[in-house]
Amino acid sequence: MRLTFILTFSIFITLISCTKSIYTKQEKVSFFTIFGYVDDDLKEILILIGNAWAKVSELYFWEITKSVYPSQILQEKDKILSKSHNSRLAEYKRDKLLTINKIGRTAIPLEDMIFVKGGTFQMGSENNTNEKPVHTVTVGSFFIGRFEVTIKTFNEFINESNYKTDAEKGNGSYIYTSGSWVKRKDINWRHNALGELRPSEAFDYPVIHVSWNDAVAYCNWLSKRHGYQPVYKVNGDSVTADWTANGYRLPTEAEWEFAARSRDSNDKWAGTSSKADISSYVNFCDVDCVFSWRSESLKDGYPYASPVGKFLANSIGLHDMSGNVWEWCWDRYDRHYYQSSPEDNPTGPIKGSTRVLRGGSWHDSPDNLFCTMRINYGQEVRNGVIGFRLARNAE
Ligand SMILES: [Ca+2]
Ligand SMILES: [Ca+2]
Repeated sequence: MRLTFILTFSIFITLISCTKSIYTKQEKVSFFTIFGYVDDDLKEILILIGNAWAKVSELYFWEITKSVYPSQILQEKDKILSKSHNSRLAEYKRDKLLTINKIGRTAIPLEDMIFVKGGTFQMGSENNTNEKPVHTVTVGSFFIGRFEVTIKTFNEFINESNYKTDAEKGNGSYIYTSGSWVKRKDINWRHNALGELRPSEAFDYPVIHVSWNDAVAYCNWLSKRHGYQPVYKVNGDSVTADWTANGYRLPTEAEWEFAARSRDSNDKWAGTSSKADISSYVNFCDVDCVFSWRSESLKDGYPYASPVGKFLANSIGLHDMSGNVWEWCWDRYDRHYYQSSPEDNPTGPIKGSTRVLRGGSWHDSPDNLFCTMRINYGQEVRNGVIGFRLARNAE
């Protein structure tokens, strides 16, 4: 009898250990990593099987041990088992939506999107012709990335999709070398602005050398990865947006400006209007910057790009909206668009050969980093100062 019990005990300890390694949140990482990429639906099924098997084996083991434990211990153990199972089930339900983000293969954790409650603000400024007139705009609620998209997540996109960026399909991108910007064929998203390969330890820098087309492709890939509806339909150079889809997309420039200004503040730079404070909020062309328009006294700690999130967030939690790298927006560009822009959720002109970029970069002086500044480039353009940030409809 004793030998039978010991053998049974050993077998069930082994089985429980195995099933728990499938079931528990931390161990799922190594389990799925063994098999590489697993379809999300299959992943859910495997988790449910692991969950059920853990419960069955645990209870069966408990029925056997009941025969050898005193009754007082049994009552305590019953309570613990019940509590343990219920708390794990609650944890599973709570984390279900985040599971795919915690297995180390998914590009952006859902918690890295900030909810921006919609509202009305005065868009534009009197500073530059293309920022006039200041006009009333209302945007609906949306999510926007807390950070610029990083090399880490872009690397996952490339590895899983085998997508070729415009730089890789064409003749590379621009780097700053020997005192000027030079286009080099072998430069792409893997490099910094000087043309050096970013090692994996530096994957928390914003991705650069990416075109608007590349950013759109990334959005659709990530939507699919997270089980959302793709926003963009791509047909060669023609891209249309389904504004009702729940997937990832680029912000409209109205959303971008609303978010940069912490909804309806009049902050000149995202987070502050004080030039004395911008070294804490903005990566700009500071005293260590190599260009002639560098600041004579302000030092922000980074002569080139910085890893994302190294500067203070604005008051709604967004980092690097002003500075670090320019950010692609969805909208086509028209310098007169503000004269005829609709008030509700403007999405830019119907026609136009270029796309809007916002926020400025490490390469610019503070006066070119205002929240209202607008520039534009063709959707295939890429260089050492342009990146992007994600947005998504709020459901
Ligand atoms: Ca700087
Ligand atoms: Ca930026």
